[in-house]
Amino acid sequence: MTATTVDTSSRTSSAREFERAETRTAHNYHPLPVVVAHAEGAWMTDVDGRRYLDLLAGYSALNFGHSHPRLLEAAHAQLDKLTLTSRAFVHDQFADFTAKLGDLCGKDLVLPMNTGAEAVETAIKVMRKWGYRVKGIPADQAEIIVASGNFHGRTTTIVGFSDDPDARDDFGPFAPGFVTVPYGDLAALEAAITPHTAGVLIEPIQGEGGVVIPPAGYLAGIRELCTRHDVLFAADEIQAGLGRTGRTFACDHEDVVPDLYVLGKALGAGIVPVSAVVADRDVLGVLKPGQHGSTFGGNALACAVGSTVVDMLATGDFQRRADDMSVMLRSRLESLIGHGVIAVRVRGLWAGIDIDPGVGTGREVCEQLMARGVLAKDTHGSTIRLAPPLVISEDDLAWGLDQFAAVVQR
Ligand code: IF1
Repeated sequence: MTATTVDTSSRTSSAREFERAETRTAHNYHPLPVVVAHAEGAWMTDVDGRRYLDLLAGYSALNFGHSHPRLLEAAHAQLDKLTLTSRAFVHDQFADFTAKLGDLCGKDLVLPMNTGAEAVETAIKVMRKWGYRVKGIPADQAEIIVASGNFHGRTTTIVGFSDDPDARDDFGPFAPGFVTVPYGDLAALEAAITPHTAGVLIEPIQGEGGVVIPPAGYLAGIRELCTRHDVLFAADEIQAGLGRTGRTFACDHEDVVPDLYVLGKALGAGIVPVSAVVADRDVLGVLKPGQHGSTFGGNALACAVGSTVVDMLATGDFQRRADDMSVMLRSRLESLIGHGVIAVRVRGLWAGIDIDPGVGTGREVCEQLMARGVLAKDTHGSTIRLAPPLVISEDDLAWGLDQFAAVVQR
């Protein structure tokens, strides 16, 4: 399948709409100049009818692709019945969602929120409370260990422990209580643990960092250290989890079960924001009524979509697809090393590709990909991140990678 060629010499609706959209928007993003009107599976169509292969998948929120019939059906059906009660009352979608998601994670309890950052904030609050109430850390002394190069969201607490100047600068003062250690370094992590350490918060693969895969044994090592030192292990699986890496969770690659799963993105299938913290009763049970919450968290529409997502993951089919197609993704990208590509990191249907600066910036590569009908996103200057929807056909992925090869090999 190929993208339709459209005469771009005349001023397009896409160009007009793009300009209109930018005019009244805060410039906290620098989007590619495409205006999408419709999408299905791995393909998006712009307002001029031009088709693009989506190799970003909403930063992994669209693991099941655009407009998946089963997910749309669940959302439409729920929309006609009930959307929100608030948590002041219980609705009939709640029990199914929490039971199914708890089972998928092998945990007792689920705390639903909306966005990823909210789930991370929830995990931080739970780990601190557990630290005081269960571990016996003196009041207001709890420490949480995080990794260099992390990305966990945009709240003031979270950006306070980011080391990316763009994410952090000018947004202080920041919340204390976070200790940063180099990502992938177990010895540094162990050295940072004190009697005041409540938890470790880690991405099992760093997405924003450029799909950085830690050394083998790192996650298992964290698990062992946390158990030995009575510290909670929170895995931010918001981007890495729910099928992306060829397993349900990225931690599964090392057969590691964290104390807290922090989930988001694909849990709402790109239809509604759905996030959650999933943990056993001895951890999440520290929260009592009134101590945490959200107006929208766990709403009926979110639960109906989230339940369907969990049902779809429970068969393992999407994880297997990601695992199977990973072979092609890896071999095609590795064949470009020395031909416009410096290094590639692949896990499942997720790739971070460091471009030879001689080829151009990551942004320029993405602009050229766009001209060829492929949408992808750069990160940190010269890295391209590919995260196609897990429903992408092999032929479409191969075609997209042909376009990528053509751009970087010029
Ligand atoms: C942006 C990145 C992707 C995340 C992990 C929590 C969150 C995210 C591991 C917060 C969010 C985002 C947000 C989006 C861009 C995107 C991103 F480049 F920044 F890192 F996907 F690659 N934990 N990731 O990746 O989730 O509150 O956004 O729902 O902020 O520009 P959120």
